[in-house]
Amino acid sequence: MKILHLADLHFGKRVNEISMLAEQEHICGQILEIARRERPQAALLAGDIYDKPTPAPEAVQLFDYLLTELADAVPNVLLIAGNHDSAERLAFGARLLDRQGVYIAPPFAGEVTRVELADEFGPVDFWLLPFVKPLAVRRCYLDAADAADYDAAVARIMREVHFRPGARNVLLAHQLVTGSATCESEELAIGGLDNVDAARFAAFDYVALGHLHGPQQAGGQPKLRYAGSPLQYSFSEAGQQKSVTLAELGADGAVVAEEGYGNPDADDKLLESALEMSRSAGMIRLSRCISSERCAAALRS
Ligand SMILES: [Mn+2]
Repeated sequence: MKILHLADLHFGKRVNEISMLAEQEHICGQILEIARRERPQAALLAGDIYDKPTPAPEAVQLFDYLLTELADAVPNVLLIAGNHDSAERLAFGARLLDRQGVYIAPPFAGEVTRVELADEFGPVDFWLLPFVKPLAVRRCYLDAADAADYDAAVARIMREVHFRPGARNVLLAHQLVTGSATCESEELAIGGLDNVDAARFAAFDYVALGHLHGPQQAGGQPKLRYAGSPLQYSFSEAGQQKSVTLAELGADGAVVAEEGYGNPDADDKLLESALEMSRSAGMIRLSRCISSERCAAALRS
């Protein structure tokens, strides 16, 4: 089964007070192009769909467009809320959308939603775990009083996940896995309270993560992966190649590949001048130009 894994779209995000909507629209075009060409059986959106729990109308319109087109191109679309989303608002109409092959995780209430799909090798269960804080976990279970940090909270939740014999398992989650590389645009907890040990997810065949904005293996584990954000949302991401993740789930285990977002219109000169203009106005625009070396160098100077 081929899986398209995306995360941290942050629709409606403003970087240094500059709207990223035009860049986000451009990125949607690339995502849809990849989806139509690669024909995955499932597209996964691992949280932080929006940048705010109450997204701007244009951000909602953009996601409505992406979701509709993606659902036309891919038979199954599965998504969870991240720490920036309102899980309740994101789940509007979720049970209706189920019938269209669009599966949105309900707000966390103690259970991890399972979506049962299959390929030529047999059943594949997708588990939807939206971003969840320890407090919410302590409220859900009578025996979770000691779930003080995110690691203990996730460990407790995982006891609710019961694998079916013979099924392969894919998890969608939005957490910070210990040992992964972070950026400045992620809003992490001070003091490492939000670290989750990679071992919590060891039983899954593939873990589609959101939260960290650099595409990478999580905690050095090949089958745990952050798709990363599609655009540079902070200075610390200058020069970072953003990508979508394409995972091929075989009979036993997943093989992961990356497809970088391209910059067909990138004209370094133009972009540098745009950068310069923004800078002289006291603002610096971080957009798709950042993946070009010259812009990255300009930013660092
Ligand atoms: Mn994020």
